Amino acid sequence: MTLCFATNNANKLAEISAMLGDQFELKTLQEIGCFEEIPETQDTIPGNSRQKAEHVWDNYRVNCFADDSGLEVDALSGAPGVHSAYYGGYPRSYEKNLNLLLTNLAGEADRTARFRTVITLVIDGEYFVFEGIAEGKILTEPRGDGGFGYDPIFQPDGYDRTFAEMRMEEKSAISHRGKAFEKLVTFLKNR
Ligand code: ITT
Repeated sequence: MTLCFATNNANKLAEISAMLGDQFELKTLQEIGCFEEIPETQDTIPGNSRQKAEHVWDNYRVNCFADDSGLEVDALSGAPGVHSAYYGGYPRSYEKNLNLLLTNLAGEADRTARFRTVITLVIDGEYFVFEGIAEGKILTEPRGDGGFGYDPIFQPDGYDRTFAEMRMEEKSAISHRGKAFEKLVTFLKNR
């Protein structure tokens, strides 16, 4: 089965490609001729996930899935959440996002947080939703060179390393995106 992954994030694409079995052929947005920026104007993670998948289906009639993800920090009432990509302002930068988060959490004892991914899948115009959550805490300083985004300051529960200190396969086995994608693959296999 051929599916387009509606993302412009090369890190997400690499993670999902590495998890894919032989039974799926992944196409990028460029490969289906989609070069415009896909709007993400909803105020929830599920809303943006749906908007991205819908854009591809409505304009290209290609079966696809889209991932919208965010980091929810309890002491910040769930921020940056749906605003994770642009938390530090425009133009977006992983470094600015991460530094602002550390500043806003300075002196805060409650460091609990979670990554949430919502994947929307469209098959022949039918929509399906899969969610994955990774619980953990925000460290006071970045550690590790792997991953992307907030990975250097996120330590998942049960581990003494950040996502950025894990190999990609290791992160994917326990991550929000890995869990959501696993559900999508199980769903497709059972269809
Ligand atoms: P697409 O919309 O093109 O898929 P994006 O980077 O804009 O890519 P999101 O809208 O889902 O993705 O933004 C989520 C942001 O949350 C992302 O830019 C990162 O800063 C952060 N993020 C998402 N997944 C992450 C992960 O696995 N590890 C660390 N940070 C992550």
